[in-house]
Amino acid sequence: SQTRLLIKNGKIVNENEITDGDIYIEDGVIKQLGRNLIIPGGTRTIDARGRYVMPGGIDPHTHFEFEFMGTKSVDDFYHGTKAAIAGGTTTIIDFAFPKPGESPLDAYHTYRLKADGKVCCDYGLHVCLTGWSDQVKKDMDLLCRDHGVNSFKLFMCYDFMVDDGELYSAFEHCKNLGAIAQVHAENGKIIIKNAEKLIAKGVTGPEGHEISRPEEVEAEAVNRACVIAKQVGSPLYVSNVTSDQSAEVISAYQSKGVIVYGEVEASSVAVVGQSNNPNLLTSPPIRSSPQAQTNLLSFLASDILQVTGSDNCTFNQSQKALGKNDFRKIPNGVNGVEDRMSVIWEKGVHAGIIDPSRFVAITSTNAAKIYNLFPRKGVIAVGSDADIVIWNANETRTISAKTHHQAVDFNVFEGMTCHGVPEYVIVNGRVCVDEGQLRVAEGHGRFIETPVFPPYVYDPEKYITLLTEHKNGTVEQNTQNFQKIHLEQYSCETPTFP
Ligand code: DUC
Ligand code: ZN
Ligand code: ZN
Repeated sequence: SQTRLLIKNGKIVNENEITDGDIYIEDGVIKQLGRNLIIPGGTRTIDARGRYVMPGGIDPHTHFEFEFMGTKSVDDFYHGTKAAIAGGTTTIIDFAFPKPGESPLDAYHTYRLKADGKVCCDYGLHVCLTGWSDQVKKDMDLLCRDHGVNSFKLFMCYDFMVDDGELYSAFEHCKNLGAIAQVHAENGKIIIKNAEKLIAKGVTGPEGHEISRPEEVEAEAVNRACVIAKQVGSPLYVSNVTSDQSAEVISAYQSKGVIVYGEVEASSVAVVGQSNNPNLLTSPPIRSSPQAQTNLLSFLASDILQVTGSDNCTFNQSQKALGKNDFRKIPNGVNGVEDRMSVIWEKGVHAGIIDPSRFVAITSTNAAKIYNLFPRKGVIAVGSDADIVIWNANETRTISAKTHHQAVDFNVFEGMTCHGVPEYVIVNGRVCVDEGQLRVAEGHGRFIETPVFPPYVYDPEKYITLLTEHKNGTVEQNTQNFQKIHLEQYSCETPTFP
């Protein structure tokens, strides 16, 4: 372990700028930034010349040790966070999911017990709401007040889906608490009908999965969630955006002044769905059209979508085989916590669609802001946690289950060669990837409280002022500003370089 560390000569990438400079770290926190720093003797120095030095990734969507579809995901909080670090991610946010009969508050405690003592990096928790009642509402109050939770997830499909009235109530309560509502947006009722018909026709294999869940069935639910958020006046976070249609719906509601964020999974931009392969089966499905991948990256580049996650929810091939006679029983989920940074770099930055600063925004800063971890996380600034990745964009690595650090026995990115190798990963000031060598410490991660925001008020007046009237009489509607203001309320001081 290291208590003092100097990172010299790197290109420091933040979401808003790239600067040449040095970083001095002490006791897990960034203490100085700039050039010709005066530092104590005996400090370890890492030379980052020719490398990008970026905030460690934040993966806001993992399911470690998740009891789901009659089985349990195989990456637990140790393997999952170890793999995260190996790939340059230094914070994860998992989902506390209530088992049947368990309350949201109890689910939170169950997940704290699963994770504390096992995590190798810091983590936070969202809490899933699998139904709606006065008890759920009270639990939300307690979770926000005393337990460091500021986000709640609702599902519009699966057997724990909620209806529109329940979404309305939950969004409203999130708004009043200053929490954010997340949705898994797919129309569950249509999916059930489609799947029943397919099974009746003898389509029982994994190809039935995507056929039963086409893009418009996703986009319809995204639209419905946006309508409800607009009616309630609450912000909204849509997980797993997999298609143009959904992104266009999100964009349309952003133009109406609704604060709606969209998240894209690493698998959606780097894997072309092969519908006959149960191992690639996740929900919403990885789309089989290659165009979907590039389009999602363009939406991320243009700030219609803001965040990338992994939805890491891994099942071994033996578990995937539970659905060999009925695609509805194949446990849903893929890997990604380890490889998200590399595949987004390869498909986004190396391909010329996304610049390095935008890469930092979509892999780290935006998640930090949305979940109120900024500027403690998501930025290289004095006072921020020393969660840093030193990235060599000239080196490549080839992804394989043979070399990955996850517990799962296959990798959906198998064989993919990516530019961008994390040579050093610093987690709370500890060098956990050191010249490419992984050395994690089980239990060294902490639970990070995500405090609520001041209750959000939808203010159409504020939105209207964003319509700019030009001298020639035309009115320009700045569609992104409203959302920008929301994110920028929380901006820290830009690092200053002497
Ligand atoms: N989708 C998955 O594929 N797995 C876990 C939960 C989810 O929504
Ligand atoms: Zn408690
Ligand atoms: Zn998920």
